[in-house]
Amino acid sequence: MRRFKSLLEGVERKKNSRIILALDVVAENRKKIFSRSIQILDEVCEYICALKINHHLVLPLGLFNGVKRILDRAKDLELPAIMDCKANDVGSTNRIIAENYFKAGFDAIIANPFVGWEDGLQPIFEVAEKMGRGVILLVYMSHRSAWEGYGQKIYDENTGSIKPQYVVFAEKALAWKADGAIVGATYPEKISEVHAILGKDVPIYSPGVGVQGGDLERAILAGAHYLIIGRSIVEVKEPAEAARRLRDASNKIINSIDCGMNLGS
Ligand code: NUP
Repeated sequence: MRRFKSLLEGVERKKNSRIILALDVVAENRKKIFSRSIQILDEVCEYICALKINHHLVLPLGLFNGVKRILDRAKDLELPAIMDCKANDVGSTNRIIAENYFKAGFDAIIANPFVGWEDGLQPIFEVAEKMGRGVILLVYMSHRSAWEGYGQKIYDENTGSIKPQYVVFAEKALAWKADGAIVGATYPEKISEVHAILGKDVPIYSPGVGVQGGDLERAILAGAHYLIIGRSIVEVKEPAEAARRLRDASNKIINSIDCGMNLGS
């Protein structure tokens, strides 16, 4: 059984935070990348519900002798960890990618639905199921040229219908029982559209707030559940203060939505 969704919901409740830290540390050498990563994690742990690691750490530090030590620290802090590898290969290779990241201690990985199911992402979902981990799918990325791939129109030969690629990916996220769907905070209108498809079954993870130009409030009001935030926390003078402010700002918006619903407005 995949437990990631409920694991994260539990931490979210306990920490009263929907902020996921993108621990994208850049420094002049491996020693500094490692020590700065641990330092930031320790400083901001109170204000976040999970961390997400990317190639910024895995490439210089390596997986089992480097990043694993950061994951061990995250485990001590009771923070789930997501690997942002955007797995995107043939099934046999995808299986190895998933097994290694899960063995190192990651609780979920991000994968790209462009490769399809059979001999594509199916092995990743199988490994996740077996090891009790999660799979989060890219549905509409946050960068400027996302429309070139995620926004293209898809013609379905069986039904004759034409749909945007991201709508098809959102439908796949539901059908494949993904633990989450990534939609960029830079495209709140896409978040709304995807949220209408996914409802509460598949939570939306939204990167792009801050440096990429996405707006926290618009993303949450559109239906983003988790906010993935990197440089606005990692690259400022006081990461803890930045994380606290982002958590408080997001909670204020979430509470205003809840109050509005309670009042029936
Ligand atoms: O669509 C995506 N946009 C995006 O920025 C999917 C992602 N996984 N990311 C990642 O989220 C990106 O690689 C980085 O690790 C993080 C956002 O960081 P920042 O723009 O807040 O610094």
